Amino acid sequence: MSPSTDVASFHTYLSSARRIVALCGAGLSASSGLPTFRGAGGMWRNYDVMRLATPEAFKRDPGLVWQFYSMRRHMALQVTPNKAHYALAELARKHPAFLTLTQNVDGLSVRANHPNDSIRYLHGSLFALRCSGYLCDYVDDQNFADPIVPSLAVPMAKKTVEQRAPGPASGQSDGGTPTEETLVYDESVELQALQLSDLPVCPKCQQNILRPGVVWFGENLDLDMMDGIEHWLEQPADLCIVIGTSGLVYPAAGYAHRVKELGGKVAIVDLDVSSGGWSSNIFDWVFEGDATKIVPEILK
Ligand code: BJW
Repeated sequence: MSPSTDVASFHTYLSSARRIVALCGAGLSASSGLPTFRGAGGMWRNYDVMRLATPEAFKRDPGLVWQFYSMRRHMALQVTPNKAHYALAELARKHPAFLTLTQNVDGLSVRANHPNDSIRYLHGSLFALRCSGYLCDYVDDQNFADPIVPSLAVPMAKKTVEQRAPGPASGQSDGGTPTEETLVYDESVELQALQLSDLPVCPKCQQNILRPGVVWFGENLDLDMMDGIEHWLEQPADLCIVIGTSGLVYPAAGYAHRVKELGGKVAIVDLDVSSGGWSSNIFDWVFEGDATKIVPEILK
């Protein structure tokens, strides 16, 4: 049977769902201005971002990988949560048995006041740092320094863009459209060939460099967190709401399949559902479009 696009039937089901899981990906934050991983947004300078998100890349060229993550930290601090983050956070606050599993590392759900006890950060956080040495257990979960060290300052340049909302400081472009100056990442500044001595050093062991507290390909997710999720899912969820993820990365994508296998229903909000790794028969509802528009509509 083909999935429904009917918001009313989704609302009816949502209002009676006792246990709900939301599985989120980069599409949730796309309208805030953060690029996704695959498709058009999947490149940084000339690098495939998926090839930078690996322990091998960090071992080979930690300076390159740190410049990529410094840019990501900086961008995440510049942008704000969008209406989808707020709608999800509100439902999580109101619903007695709600769990968000987010693959996003940008911190935007926290800033939208998502309750901490009902969200799990599957792939860590851009604002966590840990020692890259195997024998040192140093972790700093809340590091918002920007830049972390002077050599990781992010090159930014002024750019004139069309204004989002009218304001007193606006100029006029040639076509008469209000404009404003904003700072954007400056790709014309060449990447630096950084040495280990330019990178942040672990304050505990004072030997190894720090690394971003994210989960790269081939690395395990936090085992305690995974046990907790498994435990939560043992009581079957009635509904899984998938938001802006291509469903290509595991174990994250597997959680939506698990809800389905245990008898729950699955809905997806995504700009382009067919471009990802989802099989067509998993979804009971498909809402194709921008998460920031659709999520508040279906969750109200
Ligand atoms: C919009 C939108 C708008 C756009 N509105 N929508 C089972 C089978 C096969 C392989 C494996 C398996 N189990 C494990 C693996 C290996 C591997 C894996 O999954 N590989 C696959 C690629 C094949 N998994 C792992 O290695 C994981 N570790 C693990 O399982 O350990 C045990 C183990 C190890 C080795 C072998 C076997 C077992 C770890 C995965 C870590 C992923 N890390 C990254 C980087 C995090 C740090 C960082 O941010 O830099 O996580 S990779 C990257 O992909 C990032 C994301 O969280 C993740 C998912 O991407 P996401 O969010 O889905 O983004 P996109 O770009 O793919 O999709 C965006 C979607 O939004 C699209 O659909 C758009 O259409 C949509 N969209 N704008 C709504 N406005």
